[in-house]
Formats: sequence, C-alpha cells, structure tokens
Amino acid sequence: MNKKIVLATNNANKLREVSAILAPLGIDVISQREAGANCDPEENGTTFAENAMIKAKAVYEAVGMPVIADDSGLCVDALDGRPGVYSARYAPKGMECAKLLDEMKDVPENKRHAEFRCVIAYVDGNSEFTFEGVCRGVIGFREQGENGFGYDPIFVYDGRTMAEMTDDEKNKISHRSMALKKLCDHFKVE
Ligand code: ITT
Repeated sequence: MNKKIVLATNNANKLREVSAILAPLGIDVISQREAGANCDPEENGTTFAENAMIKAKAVYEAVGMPVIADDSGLCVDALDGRPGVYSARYAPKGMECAKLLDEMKDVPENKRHAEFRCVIAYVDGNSEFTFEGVCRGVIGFREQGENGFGYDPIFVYDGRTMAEMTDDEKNKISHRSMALKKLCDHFKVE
C-alpha cells in the first residue's frame, strides 16, 4: 500500500484516530482538506459499505491519489440495529447520547447490547476494497467520560465507556482499529 493516503472525512475525531492508528505503521494520513478536496457527498447508501465507497470515490475523483473513507455508526440490538447508518443524523450534534438514553430508558440492563460498526473503503484508481470492523459493548444508563466523540460517553466496553478511555486505549479495541487492521493485513503492512 502507498505510504501516503488521504482520509475522506470532515470529522476531525476520525482523522485523529485513524492517523494515530496508522502512524506507527509508517502510513502518513492526510486530511481531504490538506489534499485540496472540499467534498461532502450525499451519503444516500443503505449500508456502511455503500456510504464509505461514496465518500472514498468522491475524494479520489478530486485528488487522484489513494484514498480511504470511514463510514461508521452505532447499532443497538434492542432497537433492531438503529441508529445504524443514520447515526450521524439521529439527533443534533451533542444531543445523540441524551436522545438514545431517553429512547432506551425502559430497556433493562441485560438487553442493552450494542455494537459500533465501521467500514473502511479504499480506492486508488486500480482497485477498490472495503473492510469492516465491529466492537461490541452495552449502552450505559448515563453519560460518563469526557474523551472521544459521538456516542462514546454511553458505549460501555469492559466496564468503562469509550469516553473514559484514552485515545490509545480506544484505538486498541475500536471498530475503527479492527477495520484498519484488516486493511493493513490485506496490504501486508508490517
Ligand atoms: P464523515 O462522513 O465526514 O466521515 P460523519 O461524522 O458524518 O463524518 P458518519 O457518516 O460515518 O461520519 O457517521 C458516523 C457517526 O456515528 C458519527 O458522527 C458518530 O455519531 C457515530 N460514531 C461513529 N464512530 C464512532 C465512535 O468511534 N465513537 C462514537 N461515535 C461514533
């Protein structure tokens, strides 16, 4: 794999996490803005893979160098997988945890399982691939922790929310790191 890669995202938190995961492998992650792409394509797919591909292709068209995109979200068992691909649009930014906690206020502790899913799409003009990562946990009963973003304050993994973890701790177990590991395994990046 090319050691310089553009990340197709407007989400600064994803950029920080992906850069930190790939930097130790010698892969230099550039933001789409740094690469000169000002893209925000409509994510009208019905799956994480479709939406990840839409974003990767739009940025590849603009920059002409290898691109990865991340489409991700939270799938809650008790809500039949919602909010899923609509996670970013489920509530106004900063309100997503409160809304989900309210929707789940009557769901008992043993029925609060959920998973974060992430699909990384890779496009370089010759080939395109998608890689999926999953991280299972449970939805807590209140927001805890200050780190991370999105649903991290209510997603409990091994007794702590992702917002209570350092970036390094989250990056060891996250859906994003699992998907990126598959990408690296595919390209045999050491
Ligand atoms: P881009 O499309 O520009 O990459 P986005 O934030 O809109 O940025 P998505 O469409 O993939 O990205 O939506 C993902 C949403 O799912 C994100 O906004 C969060 O609400 C949630 N999410 C995904 N990964 C998460 C994580 O690691 N921790 C907490 N919430 C996460």
